[in-house]
Amino acid sequence: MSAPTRRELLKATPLLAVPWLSGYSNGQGAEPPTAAPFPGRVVRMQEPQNLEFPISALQDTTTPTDQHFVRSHFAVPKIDMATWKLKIEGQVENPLELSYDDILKMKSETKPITLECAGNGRVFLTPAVRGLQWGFGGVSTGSWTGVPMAAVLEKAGVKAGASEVIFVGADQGNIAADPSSPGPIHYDRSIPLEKVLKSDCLFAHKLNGEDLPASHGYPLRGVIGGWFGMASIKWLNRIIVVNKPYQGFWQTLDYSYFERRDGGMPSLVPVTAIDPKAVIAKPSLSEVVPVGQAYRIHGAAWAGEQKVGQVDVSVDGGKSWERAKVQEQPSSLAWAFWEYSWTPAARGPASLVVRCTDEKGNRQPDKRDPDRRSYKINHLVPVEVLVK
Ligand SMILES: Nc1nc2c(c(=O)[nH]1)N[C@H]1C(S)=C(S)[C@@H](COP(=O)(O)O)O[C@H]1N2
Ligand SMILES: [Mo]
Repeated sequence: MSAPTRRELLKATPLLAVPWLSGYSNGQGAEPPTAAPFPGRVVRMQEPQNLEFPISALQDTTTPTDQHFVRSHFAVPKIDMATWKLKIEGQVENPLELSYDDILKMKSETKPITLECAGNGRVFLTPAVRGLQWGFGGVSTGSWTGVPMAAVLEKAGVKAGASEVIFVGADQGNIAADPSSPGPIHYDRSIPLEKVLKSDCLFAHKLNGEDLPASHGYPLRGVIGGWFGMASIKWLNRIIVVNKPYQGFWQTLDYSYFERRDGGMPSLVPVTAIDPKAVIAKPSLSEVVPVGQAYRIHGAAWAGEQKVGQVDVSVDGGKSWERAKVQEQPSSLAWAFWEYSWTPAARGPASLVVRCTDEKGNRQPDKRDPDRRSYKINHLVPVEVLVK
């Protein structure tokens, strides 16, 4: 019998038992410094399971399901499919209870949608802040299949005056860290009705053509295209249409940031749409790049509800910039791949930086804005390599 490859080993072995994987889990943000792309996800937390997409292995615009990042605040809930229903209540003419079959019988759409965790890149914040220490890979693009939310809400008949929809997941638990939760709470979130009715929003039952894996919300999840991942509720079983702003834990104490509104006063607002951002897949942090040879710097760029306008690359730490070649983007909801051919002339350390500007001209900021607390992390982060 031949020796198993790393990939076979990973398939056969629980992540907990893979020592070289857990070695990369503690906050350095660096990919393993191997030459060959490492196909497994980086463990950021064992229980609940939180896994990072291995950005240096970026290859297909659709992230393979076994590489898609996972962000879960609580354990995967136990769900009994014999009794499972999606309940639709609140400000509707016809409260509904839809079975899984009822949902599968409705007309579904399939679209590529990029989900990015609002804390993606947190390991690059100084001073360090609490929360999962994501490197570049708290982001992935799935081919999501689901029923447009507008179709379900139309069946329910939204009452005049309704302004938002609360989505509730079946998972729950206590938040012990200050500010703590008032006892066990579900993971939940409200979204303005105006956004929910857009074609960007699906009740998704398939990822990459297969039933949702348990870790991604089986049997049903919301997918709120263009918004940070926290809005796409997994293990969804209840939605409540309301006519006043909902002030749940996950959009006030958590996943909120300061906006300078009225007279410049910092006002806490919920995190919503994804900001423009580009990341370098290759070279990886600390990679050794050969001198005098063309090297294909490549990665992905996305801009939430806007299309990517342009991507620029700097090979001198941000002093000078060149345009990267950007591939056709299917819609604003999915990332675009970009590349830039670099022939380093001199040996020594080099600092590579990439930046994205959306179609409306919004560009990634050079420096971190502390008003954003520990979310919306899209300031420029250099990738240091060694030319040899
Ligand atoms: N029910 C539920 N939905 C959830 C979460 C959760 O913990 N529970 N995490 C959210 C966050 S913060 C993110 S970034 C995305 C991640 O989706 P994924 O695990 O499918 O990548 O799910 C969101 N939906
Ligand atoms: Mo997230």
